[in-house]
Amino acid sequence: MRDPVNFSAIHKICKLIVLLCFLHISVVFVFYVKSFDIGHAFIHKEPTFTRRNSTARPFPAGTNSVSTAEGLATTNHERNQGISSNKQLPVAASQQTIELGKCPETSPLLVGPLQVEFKTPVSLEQVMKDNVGLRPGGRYTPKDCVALQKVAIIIPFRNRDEHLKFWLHYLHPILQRQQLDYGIYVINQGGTQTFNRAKLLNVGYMEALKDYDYGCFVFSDVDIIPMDDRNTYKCFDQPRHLSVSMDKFGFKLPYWQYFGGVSAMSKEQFQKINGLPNSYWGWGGEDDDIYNRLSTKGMTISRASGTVGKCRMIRHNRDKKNEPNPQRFNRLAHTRDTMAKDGINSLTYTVVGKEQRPLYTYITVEVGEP
Ligand SMILES: *[C@@H]1O[C@H](CO)[C@@H](O)[C@H](O)[C@H]1NC(C)=O
Ligand SMILES: [Mn+2]
Repeated sequence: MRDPVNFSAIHKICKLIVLLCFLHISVVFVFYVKSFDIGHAFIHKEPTFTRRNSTARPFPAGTNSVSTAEGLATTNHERNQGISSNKQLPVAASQQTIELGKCPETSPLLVGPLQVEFKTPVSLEQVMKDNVGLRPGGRYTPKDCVALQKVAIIIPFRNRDEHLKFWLHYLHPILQRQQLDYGIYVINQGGTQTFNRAKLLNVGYMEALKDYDYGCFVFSDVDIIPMDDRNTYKCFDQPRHLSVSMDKFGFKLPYWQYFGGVSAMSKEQFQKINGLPNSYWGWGGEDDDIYNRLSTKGMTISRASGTVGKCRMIRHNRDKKNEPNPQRFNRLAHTRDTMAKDGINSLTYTVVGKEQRPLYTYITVEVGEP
């Protein structure tokens, strides 16, 4: 004989358990969908003209990789880099000369992760001894193959000789292992006026093109050193951000649209955005303006993974005459309207001196004042 009271109690408990399970699943599902939506919005609908630093959002999870979408995109770019200005094909031996074949897509000389530290002082004499294959002006061309890209590396500069020594010490060997046909351009801002990083980079672009038929331009701060030579200082189908995970930011991107530190653009990409803005005096914002330009022209940022993109920044105090620019947020809100008039087409400057030093070309330039 069954007890009806007992039976109904069990029935109720069962119903309750089923209900709880259902509730649990619903909550999990809702959160799952929500997180998916946020991730999706973050990648595809990122606001273009927001004040990224004041509305700082943390970089999405997975500190080691940029994001699945971007990671895939990057691999794709790495597979088809159509940016080379060298269209030479291996040519069969003629009677006396044997022409070199193209360098491989991935250099066999790369070693991967590198030790980078700034305690041991560096001397330029030693760097010169370590890099005997360089030509005056810090120029290099691989001996055994034809480089896939001709790269000008532009460094905006003022009073940072100590940092420059470290940069040359670390970068020359890396760039040679990357089998690039490259030249180093240090663009020194003359005078004592407020610093103008982006304008100096524009000057570097113009001056480098007077020397050689460069097809790719790497814009690098003097105090940033890559920690992995697989992060090649060359150009890709989309503008390339090279200082992906800096020690300064806890080896993460400070925000998704960050394009500061070290970046690379092909000549075509650079021209498409009318170069860089000349109107950012003092610290901050010019890199975000460049991002706005790229984004306006429908380009996206290509990056290595967070592991390959690791780099160190030399710690330093804020330079004199490089105070945060109070106009930067206002300027950033108008990139779309100003970019056609403010750029490489409106650039004016005076070269005060141009020297081909053993490890780099040193150009001192007057860029005016705010
Ligand atoms: C925001 O911070 C980054 C990282 O320090 C800097 O490169 C960028 O210029 C800043 N942007 C603005 C608008 O202050
Ligand atoms: Mn710095």
